[in-house]
Amino acid sequence: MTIAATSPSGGKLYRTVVETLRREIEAGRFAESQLLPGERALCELLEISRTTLRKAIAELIAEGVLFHRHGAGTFIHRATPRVDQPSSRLTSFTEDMRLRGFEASSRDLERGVSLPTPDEAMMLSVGLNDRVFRLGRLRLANEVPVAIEHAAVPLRYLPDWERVGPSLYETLTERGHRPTRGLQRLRATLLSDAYAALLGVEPRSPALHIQRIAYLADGACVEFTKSWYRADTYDFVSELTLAPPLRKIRG
Ligand code: 16G
Repeated sequence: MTIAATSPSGGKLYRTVVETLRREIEAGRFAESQLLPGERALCELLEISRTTLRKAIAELIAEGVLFHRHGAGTFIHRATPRVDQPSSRLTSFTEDMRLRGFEASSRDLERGVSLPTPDEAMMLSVGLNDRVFRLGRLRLANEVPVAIEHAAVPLRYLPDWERVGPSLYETLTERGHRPTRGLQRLRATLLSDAYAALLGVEPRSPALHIQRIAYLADGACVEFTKSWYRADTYDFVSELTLAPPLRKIRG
């Protein structure tokens, strides 16, 4: 990032800083996080004083490019992708995003093998001593965090779990274990402080909590996943058709 030592307007150096920061943000310079680097780092990077930086940041806050969260720092306002997800199709996050023209990416929160929790053992129909592959990820659409997912897959379906690629479903499909049917339960919830921080929203923001069990064609359970989707980015859409009237069964 380069900045003219003296601004063209002679003295109004902060205006040049405003323009530089705006340009860099638009170009995706701080795309890896919504959090703007700290004051000291920015002052060093731009070779300017704190007073000039603060003035420039105040202007970008007034314009809505940045926003301040008390005790947490200054954040970049990114246009958040909104996703309509038909709840009757069994698709993966990667596919969902691709279909909507967004680029999917993930950050690992957890990846390894361990014994199942009693909950997972029950959902996956595995014994308490059957190991599972556990994958926790922050999921992003066009670099914006939209969901947190914690998946558990019986290890027998992914013995080479170290080689699971960016899409869990693609890897399962390549190994001949494509999930073909799913059951999921959705409920409204409020995010914990830790999850809100990961998703870049205020603590206790609303979210959708989803639990999905996915099955193979032979009926075996291949995945049990708990997800938290930001309520402001995801809409689940259900298609409903008129069912034939239920007939009374005569005994
Ligand atoms: C979806 C699924 C999740 C699955 C993931 C695989 C919901 C609520 N959840 O996010 O259960 O593990 O896709 O995505 O739709 P991937 O193939 O991109 O890793």
